[in-house]
Amino acid sequence: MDHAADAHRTDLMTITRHVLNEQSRNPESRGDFTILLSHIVLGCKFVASAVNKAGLAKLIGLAGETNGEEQKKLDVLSNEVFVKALVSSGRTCVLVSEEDEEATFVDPALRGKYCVCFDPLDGSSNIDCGVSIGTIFGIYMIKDKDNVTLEEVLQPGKNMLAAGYCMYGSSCTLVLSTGSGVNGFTLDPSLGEFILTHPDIKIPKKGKIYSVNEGNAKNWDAPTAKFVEKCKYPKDGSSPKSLRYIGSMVADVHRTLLYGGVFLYPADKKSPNGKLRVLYEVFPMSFLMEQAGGQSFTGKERALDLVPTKIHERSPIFLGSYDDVEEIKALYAEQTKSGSA
Ligand code: FDP
Repeated sequence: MDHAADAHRTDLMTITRHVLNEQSRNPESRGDFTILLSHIVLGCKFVASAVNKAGLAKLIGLAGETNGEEQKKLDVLSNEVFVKALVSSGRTCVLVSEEDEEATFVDPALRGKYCVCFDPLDGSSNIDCGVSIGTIFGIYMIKDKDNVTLEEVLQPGKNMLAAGYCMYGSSCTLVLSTGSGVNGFTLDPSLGEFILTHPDIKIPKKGKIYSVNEGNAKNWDAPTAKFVEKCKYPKDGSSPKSLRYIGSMVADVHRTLLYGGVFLYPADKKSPNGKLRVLYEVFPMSFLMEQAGGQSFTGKERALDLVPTKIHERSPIFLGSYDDVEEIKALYAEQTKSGSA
């Protein structure tokens, strides 16, 4: 191998090059989306760097953060990073963040046509033990940026233009779909660039893994309980599925996307709407799953058909390999049939 040549791989597909290539296929594009995305990428790099320093900062303190001043909580810091990055892009008119109770309407002078819904640091209960966490985002177009209302933010997920997540783990990986497949990019820290490492991700049609918080089992509804029972004690001669649950949605969904299987956060007696939030958890992840050839279901309908009524609304969710989600849909259909019989 020619190592000298390998050290100068300037022909690598960076995320910027990838998005510009996609843009050039649309002659009407004015580059607004590319600019927005480059600001999101910058936000991800900032948060990746803060997450990397977090453990150390807590133990020994970092230069410039003395004076007994409290460390800013990482999720609060990440929110500030993304709000600033998005507003300064000049391409957004309204933002919905998991961290902010109300939607943020961007100053009219800085407005663009996009709405971004995001969770700046999802899985934050995992920060202190170094488990992977991530940022999730979904992007919509707003018809009239000067007269945007909250109602326009409450669109069904199928209207999304793009969605993605960035996982801060042993490596930093950004997974993105702009509506024509799913691509994964890994941050090369020496270049500060996300490089295309997982082109055209397709989820296996059927998987060998199920992923759920089984501690909630006593409160599950019948279809969820039946599905998990089938995963453990299959009656069709197949092998039982393995259980993997990190408890950090980005990491659990990332594994599901690459290895196949199903991730579920169902409704239960205590939480009839499940736990995960529609606008910045359920929708972006469902969009990615469908784009990768999988499915996403709420227990009642295709997740992307849901029309939220509140910005922080929750929904049960079952997403992953096509055939596995098909089985869950059949169990819910059976329940509906026997209930109405
Ligand atoms: P967290 O509470 O750590 O922020 O919605 C947040 C989330 O994590 C998801 O990332 C994760 O999938 C889920 O909650 C885990 O919930 P349980 O602890 O109830 O299993």
